[in-house]
Amino acid sequence: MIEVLDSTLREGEQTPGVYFDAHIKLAVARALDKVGVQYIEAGHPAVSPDIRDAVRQLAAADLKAIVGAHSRSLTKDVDAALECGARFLGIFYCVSEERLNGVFRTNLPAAIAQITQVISYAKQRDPELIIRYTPEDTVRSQFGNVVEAAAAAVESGADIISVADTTGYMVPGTDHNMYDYVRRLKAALEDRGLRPKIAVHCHNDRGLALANALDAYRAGADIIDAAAVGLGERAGIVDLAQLLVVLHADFGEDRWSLKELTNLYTLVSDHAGIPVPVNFPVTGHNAFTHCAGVHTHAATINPTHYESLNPDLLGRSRKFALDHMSGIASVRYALRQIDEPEDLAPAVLDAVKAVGRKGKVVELPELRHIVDAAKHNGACRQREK
Ligand code: HCA
Ligand code: CU
Repeated sequence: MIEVLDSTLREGEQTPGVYFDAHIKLAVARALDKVGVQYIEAGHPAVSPDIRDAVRQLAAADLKAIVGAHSRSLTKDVDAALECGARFLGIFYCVSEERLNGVFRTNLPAAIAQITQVISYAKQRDPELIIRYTPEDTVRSQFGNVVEAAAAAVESGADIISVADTTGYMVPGTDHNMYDYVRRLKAALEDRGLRPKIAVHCHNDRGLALANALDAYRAGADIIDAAAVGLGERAGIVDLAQLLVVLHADFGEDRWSLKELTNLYTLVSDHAGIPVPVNFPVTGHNAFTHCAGVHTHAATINPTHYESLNPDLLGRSRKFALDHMSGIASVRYALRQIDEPEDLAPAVLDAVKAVGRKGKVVELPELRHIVDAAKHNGACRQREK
């Protein structure tokens, strides 16, 4: 059964300008727990004392989710994570030749020695600790290096190997696709008698993070990383709500409380200072709003004419926007919502279209004023007769 790791508080806080206070981190973690994600990556304790304190606070918060910390392949990072009470540790170390030679000034055997030493150390300090090893930029690294490092990591105690598409490079249907990659890596490890869980961490540089994560899922990945509002470095990573909704609606995975997502998104977006785009799938303001007359007419008869996802899934409601595109069906629907007679619809529609031509949507409070004016003008005309 697929598991989801939320990294809003680690990867998400790497979004430029985003900082969550400790009390907000706790609130986000509680909201994530209500959604029901299996892992919460709470932060990288070695980065700063306040991140360390926040990870410690979350690890002690009695959540159902497994709370974890991020760590370089250094014993001091492992110590910092364990002192926070993390039950899960994500260790990353890139093993591409370019990074080994150009940045770390080392070679593969030395890097593997360091990775395995740190993993053995962590496992020996806490045998219950769940350890993930990520060869950062996995998919652009030499495949042989990834297999060598991953196999050595598993042999020294890693439970999970994460395939990181650190730069959002993978594209379904090309020679660099996640489906084949995950299959190939699983097979190479199995050839060595190794069956770690496989995680996948997809960045959204090409707008394909979710598609790649689903490719990994179909190829047998066990864990998918995501973040609320798709936060993260550059274009961010897989959007949590979109992932959970697709896994639920299209792959029959039914482990999460999708109705809790709205709450989580409001919290995260308010405190990240990043509004959810109105046209964002699933959680955007317009995600379940119909506009053009042809659409609203058909959708009032049967919403599935223009919906492939039911807003009830998320505890949201279907809306019909009133603007210059509106038709009589939307106005009638809105009048029923505010308990006003439907025979006002033609006059109200003219006024709605006039407002809409200014690039505005008529919300229900303004509609009440329009109705009031229509009644008033109607009464005046009666008196003039
Ligand atoms: C980072 C890079 C990372 C790591 C993922 C992981 C990536 O910010 O350190 O440790 O599993 O995209 O490769 O987020
Ligand atoms: Cu990342």
